[in-house]
Amino acid sequence: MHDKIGGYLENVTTAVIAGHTRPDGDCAGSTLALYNYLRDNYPQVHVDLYLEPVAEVYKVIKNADQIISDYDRDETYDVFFALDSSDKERLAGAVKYFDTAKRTVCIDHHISNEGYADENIVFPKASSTCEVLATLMDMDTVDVDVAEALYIGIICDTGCFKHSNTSEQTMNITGKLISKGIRFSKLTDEVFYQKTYMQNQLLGRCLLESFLVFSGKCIVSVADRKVMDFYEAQSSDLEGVIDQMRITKGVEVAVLLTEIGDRKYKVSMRSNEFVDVAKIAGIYGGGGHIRAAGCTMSGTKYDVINNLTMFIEEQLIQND
Ligand SMILES: [Mn+2]
Repeated sequence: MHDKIGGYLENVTTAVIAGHTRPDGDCAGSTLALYNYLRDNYPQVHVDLYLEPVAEVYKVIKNADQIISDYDRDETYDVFFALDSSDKERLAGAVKYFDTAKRTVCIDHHISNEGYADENIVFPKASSTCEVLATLMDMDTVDVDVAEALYIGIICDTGCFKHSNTSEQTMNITGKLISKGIRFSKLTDEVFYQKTYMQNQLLGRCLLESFLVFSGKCIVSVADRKVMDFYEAQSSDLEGVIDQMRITKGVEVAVLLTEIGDRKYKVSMRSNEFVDVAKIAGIYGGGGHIRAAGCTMSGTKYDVINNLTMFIEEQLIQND
């Protein structure tokens, strides 16, 4: 294993970079950071970047328009870099280039990654693939565009340095990125916090119609079809609503129902300290983490709320 990316580029004339299906911020950030870094520092290497189309917000990253999203070409490459992808199947259409590449290198931070490439640089303690990638770069030759791509990946996977995966190394690397002159305030707002006017209206509506149960320990809201249709919203427009509910003072559990069909609801749950929401989601065939889980339930919204709150109350009482 080489300690720097340059070690994998000896005698290489063609390289390919790919990330996982439905790319998130860390995936878009890390693949584009490596793409730009190789173009800046290894001009003798021809680099292609394959990735499914990225969300509009990530197009602020330099060369996002160079991403190739169809997998029609029959090329073989000297080296394949797989980024932020915990298994080979998640590379989706790019698997064919992985299978034919002379050498494969995986750079990742998922604990479930079992090492499917020839070389696997996997650090489960790192906040993000961008953090791992930064340690493989020579910081002196990282320019502002590469730094911005890395920064975006780091804020996306750490929830803006809020999640427990944020470490001293995360902050040290971020400090170096800031020293490159990145537009961190603007990027943080645009990539992480910005909402459309409609999404803000929807957030307001959900908060306005929310109600508290169990002496304020549980907050519930419903985004029904009528409301979603009025705003021409999709369930992705509700992102962040449940987190705003969860941080209501005194609340332990937040529950958000989104009507996705006739008497059918998508249920999202969050908890703060002790309620295991994954256990409750599991009862209805869903899953997730202890503090963030979801499931799909049928019935009227009153049935759904009654059923869920029964299990929530059970856990609240246990902790009383
Ligand atoms: Mn990641």
